[in-house]
Amino acid sequence: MIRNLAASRLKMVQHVTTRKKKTVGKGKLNAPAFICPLAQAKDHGIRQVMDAEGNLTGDLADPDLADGQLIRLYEMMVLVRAIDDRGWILQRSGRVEFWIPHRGLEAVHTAATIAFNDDDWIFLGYRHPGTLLLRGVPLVQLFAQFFGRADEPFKGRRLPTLMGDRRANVVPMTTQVGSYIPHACGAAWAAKIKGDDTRFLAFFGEGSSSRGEFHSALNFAGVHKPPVVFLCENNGWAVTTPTSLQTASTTFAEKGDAYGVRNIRVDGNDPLAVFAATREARDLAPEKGATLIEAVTYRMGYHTTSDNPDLYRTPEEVAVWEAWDPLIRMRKYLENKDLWNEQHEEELWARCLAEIDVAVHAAEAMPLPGPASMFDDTFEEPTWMLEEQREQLLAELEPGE
Ligand SMILES: Cc1ncc(C[n+]2csc(CCOP(=O)(O)OP(=O)(O)O)c2C)c(N)n1
Repeated sequence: MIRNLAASRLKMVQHVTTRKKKTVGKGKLNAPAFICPLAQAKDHGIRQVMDAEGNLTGDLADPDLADGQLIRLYEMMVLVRAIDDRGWILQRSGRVEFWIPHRGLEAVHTAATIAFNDDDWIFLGYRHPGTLLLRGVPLVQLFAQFFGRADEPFKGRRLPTLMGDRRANVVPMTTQVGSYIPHACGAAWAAKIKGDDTRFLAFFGEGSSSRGEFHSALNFAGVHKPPVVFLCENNGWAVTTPTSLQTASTTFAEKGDAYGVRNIRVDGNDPLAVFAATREARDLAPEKGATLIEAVTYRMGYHTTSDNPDLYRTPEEVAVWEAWDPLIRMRKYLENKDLWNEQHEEELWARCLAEIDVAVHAAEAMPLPGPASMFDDTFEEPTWMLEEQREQLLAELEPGE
């Protein structure tokens, strides 16, 4: 009931946006669709553990996670969905300046995160709140980041959802997509040289594979074999660019072949397939070096709140993907194992919504950064020019600003 309320509220808000913009986009759907390949996964070289009903029909073995871990994974996927629902509403009601939705992308980052050890390093993308939560970062800290409050690791200076936390070994995303892939590779190489057993995971989208940095990093990784897993989340669209206009290769995984980097293509809406592939890649890293994983998934929501997907994709395309919703599949898998039922589901949603309410209210009540703080942390020792500018700004501010 509570979940349905949240879903219908979300639909309502999205509908308003869609209706307003529909006339603008009339007749402009020229981009090729991203047809869901998951029903014919084998034909597309996509490895699966489960089918759409959560049955073990795939060609990857069930990784046999303990019951507690399976439930923790599912609960996190649901919390991540609920955060997205709320983030959308907060932005549309003017309380958060920007939102980067992650509906449909809950499986890849949560399953990959638990496949790594907590002291491994993760280079994050911008649709991945579950990683930080799984590393123990409090929900209120995430919302403080979304609201741009002073008391969060980035002091309110970054776009909402460009999050991270050094204390949790999570490196924040840089806005230049793909620019940090060489850094993940280099950090992994440094660990290898030092004889340190830490391993590294880097998330990025398929759009980022068109950047030079992706190719430099893969080439370097093929030669030097650092312990890094490159996790390419192929969610079908890089803003308005579909995968078929992003590359002429059949898959993103096969790009690893050119560089001598082990690679695998998995169903990104199958959390157990993502877990199995990522855990294996992590385990093999000391001996084999890097792995490139392409997780085939779908961005069900908008690219950002500044986007309107009605201009470039059809509702029919989205509807096919919705039948492969990772939350529904994982829930069915748990139900097949007698680990889940309707009551658990309702309690979980009620808990998630209540936790989010508390975090939203606490974070929104936190102070904003003062205007002069923009000069802090630029250099270890501020230059005379910055000091002068700070003084000038302070002189112009009204008391209390
Ligand atoms: C270097 C660079 N070029 C362009 C952009 C504008 N931009 C922001 S997100 C995005 C799409 C990136 O697609 P992908 O890497 O597949 O990630 P997704 O957003 O689909 O998760 C683009 C082109 C950017 N941020 N950085």
